[in-house]
Amino acid sequence: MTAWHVAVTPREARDLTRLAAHLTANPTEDPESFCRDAKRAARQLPNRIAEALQDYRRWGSVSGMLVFSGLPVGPLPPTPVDNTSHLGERTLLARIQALFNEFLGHMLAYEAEGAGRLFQDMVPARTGATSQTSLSSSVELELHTEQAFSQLRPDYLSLACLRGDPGAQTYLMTAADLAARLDHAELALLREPRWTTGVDESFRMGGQRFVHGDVRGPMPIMSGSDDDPFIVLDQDLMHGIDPVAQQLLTRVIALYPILRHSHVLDAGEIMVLDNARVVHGRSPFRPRFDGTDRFVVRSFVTHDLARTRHARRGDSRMVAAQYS
Ligand SMILES: O=C(O)CCC(=O)C(=O)O
Ligand SMILES: [Fe+2]
Repeated sequence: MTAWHVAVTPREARDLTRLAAHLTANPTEDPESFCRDAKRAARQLPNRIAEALQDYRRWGSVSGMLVFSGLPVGPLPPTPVDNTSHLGERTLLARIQALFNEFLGHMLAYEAEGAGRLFQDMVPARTGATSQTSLSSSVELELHTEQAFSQLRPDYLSLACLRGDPGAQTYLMTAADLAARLDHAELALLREPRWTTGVDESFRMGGQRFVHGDVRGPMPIMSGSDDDPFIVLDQDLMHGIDPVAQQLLTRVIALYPILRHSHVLDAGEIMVLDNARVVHGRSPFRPRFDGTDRFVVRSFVTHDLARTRHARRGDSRMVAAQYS
């Protein structure tokens, strides 16, 4: 397994800045050209960075995360009050994030997440403070797989931190750590399709119906090989189909505070999360709403663009909400 932390050297940072300058297309108006430029430039990533990404893709990491620190952020506007101004995509750090993303796979957007943009501003918003969304702050963002309900969920999430908050801890639990704490009977049960998952209400845009219905499953929580298992979990949206399954889900959620790793994202860091090997959440924190709050740019990566082809229009990178 890979080391989870890569401290980028000043020389590597300069190389990344130079590569990022090749990304001249607008990611919102011409996502295909933007991603193509990023894919081309990503072939020249500094060796140590390319190898860390490659190893993480192959094996995951002990903590479940891969963090690059010491990256240049570039000129930065004040933190916006919500996620509708799409300022993060204009930053140098977002372009560096695109290089990493296109090295790992292919960038993908979702109509129901951040207006279908490749990059989403994640900032604390007054109105969403207590919600279970990325705009929250005063409540813990509960344990989840990103889009646990969807077969078209991203394979990776990337979080690029433009401004940090010392109180905001990103939490992760790996499937491997969880498996090591459970007995044979529990593990066997986790591999059975015994849980259903509701769809995040925010994905129902314009009140349309979902092609795959409102409740998904039953599905297993764990799959894959014993020594490198995969996990799908959502503390808020998932339910056991019988009391035994519900009890096991409760036990898994109770283990999370014991097993979780945490990291406070700092400015100039990019965290990559393997959405199949880890589940994640975030601690509460206290924003000031004065333009200096935490500001993270999120983006999604898929191994296989063809898997979502039917759910995207034309050449677009955006999965339509009805396929959520
Ligand atoms: O804010 C964070 O650190 C993680 C939030 C989250 O769950 C996400 O970006 O999907
Ligand atoms: Fe998330």
